[in-house]
Amino acid sequence: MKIAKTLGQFIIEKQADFPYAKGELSRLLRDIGIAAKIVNREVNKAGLADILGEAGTINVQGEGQKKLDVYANEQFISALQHGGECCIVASEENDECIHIDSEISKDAKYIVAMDPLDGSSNIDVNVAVGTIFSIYHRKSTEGRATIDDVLQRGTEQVAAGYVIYGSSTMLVYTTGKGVNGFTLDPSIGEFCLSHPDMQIPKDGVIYSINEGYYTHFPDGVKKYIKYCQVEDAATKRPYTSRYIGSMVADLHRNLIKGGIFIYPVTASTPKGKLRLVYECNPMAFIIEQAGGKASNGYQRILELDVEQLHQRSAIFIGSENMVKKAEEMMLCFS
Ligand code: AHM
Ligand code: MG
Repeated sequence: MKIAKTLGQFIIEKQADFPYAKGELSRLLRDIGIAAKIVNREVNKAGLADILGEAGTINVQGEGQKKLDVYANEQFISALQHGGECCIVASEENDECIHIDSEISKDAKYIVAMDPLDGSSNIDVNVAVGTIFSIYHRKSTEGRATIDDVLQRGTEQVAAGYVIYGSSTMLVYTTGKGVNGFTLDPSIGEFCLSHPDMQIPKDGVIYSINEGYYTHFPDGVKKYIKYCQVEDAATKRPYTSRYIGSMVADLHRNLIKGGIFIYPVTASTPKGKLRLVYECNPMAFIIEQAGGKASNGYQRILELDVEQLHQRSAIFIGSENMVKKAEEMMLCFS
């Protein structure tokens, strides 16, 4: 039987792409992989372990936190604390950045931004959820890292990835040299390379958007949805509508099959719903590295100014030609 390459082996092999690397990023990715396995264990037994339901706390955005959100947040932070390569963590679940001040982290040069459990409203009904992470170099050279080290543009990302806890668990990541996917083999407890050099098709036939908000969408988005629904054999329309309501799962499917995911501004979320730093930017980096495109309807996501940790953005992301078409329609009404 052929033995698959593990995530750990792959990371070490890829370190050679960065001749001056000292292994810190490799160790950081390893730490994230370890936390992902621990979270996976809990997500898998969520129905058994009395872990479902509200934790009784409210996060900074006023959303009720699920127990597993809190658990995943703690696991990732603790893995980063113990790993020693990260000086500051920004999380969807924490109002402020978390400084890591331990002795082993005193020279740490990486910043991690994360959504520890995205789509967590789906846990109760056994639908796939995910973790999203983004890694930056620390820019400041003295004292403690600051919020300005975190508020970097998406183009500055050193690495980004997601974990999907689905029918199987996968970790997909990029360090700016393509995208690779690893499936967790539960029998050996290792992520194994299963999807090397992932490429998103230039065209697709899937559009993913919460159409329930249709009347609240900008006119350009309404026009694009109508375009998706029109009969046209040459462009394989009407397209298929697929929306899980878990960004990681929706984007993972579209990455493999081709498609577009849209979360626009709406009347109730005038700046968009998804967060730029730890949802849109990492996903944009991954999708661009896989040959796709990510925009806020007018501008490349990765070039947007980042002013606040929990800043929101509209997002149009996926197959290049589909995103371009949606942008064309947004421009018609701008
Ligand atoms: P969360 O980070 O609080 O879980 O919210 C993000 C999720 C995304 O995974 C998903 O794409 C979106 O919210 C769904 O929102 P809606 O229910 O408005 O369609
Ligand atoms: Mg989220």
